[in-house]
Amino acid sequence: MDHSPRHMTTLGGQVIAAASEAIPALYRDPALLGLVGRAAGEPVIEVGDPVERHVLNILHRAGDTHGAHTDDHPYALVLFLEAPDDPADGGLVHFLPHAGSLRDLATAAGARTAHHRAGDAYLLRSDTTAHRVTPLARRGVRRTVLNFAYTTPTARPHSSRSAAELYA
Ligand SMILES: O=C(O)CCC(=O)C(=O)O
Ligand SMILES: [Fe+2]
Repeated sequence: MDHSPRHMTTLGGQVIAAASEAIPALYRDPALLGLVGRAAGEPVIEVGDPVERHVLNILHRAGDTHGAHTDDHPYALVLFLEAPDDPADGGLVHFLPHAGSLRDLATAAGARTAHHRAGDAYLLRSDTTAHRVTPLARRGVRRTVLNFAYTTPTARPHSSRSAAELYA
């Protein structure tokens, strides 16, 4: 994705499913799908791809960052397991809705950042919102998220090479 950096440790959905019953069960929990659908304003369904449906992203070294990209699927529910308490330590979500290009994230006036703590979650329109996670500012802080990807009955499936390279 425009050669934006991926300095992080990942676990793909297929590895998670082999090691965990709880995460796949939560991912497909009907009450959670209902909640996400109400927040999205349209029904959402599971992503078929076992690699991409639920992934873990771990930033754990100084400078670790998840660079600018858009996702293959329309919605991402991001659940924070660990995050720096202090926004000055980085790990912020930097995002631009309806981005024309990934470059606009760095320059557009409409781009915003958000700080989250462990236990937080957010829902992102992730296929049309350019987004990245800012670098961890120092050693000794960690940021670990579960990303649950959801699609809609009418969304056209597409998959990028970068997702396969990150998680497969
Ligand atoms: O870690 C985040 O807040 C975003 C994760 C993300 O963009 C992704 O996994 O595609
Ligand atoms: Fe993403």
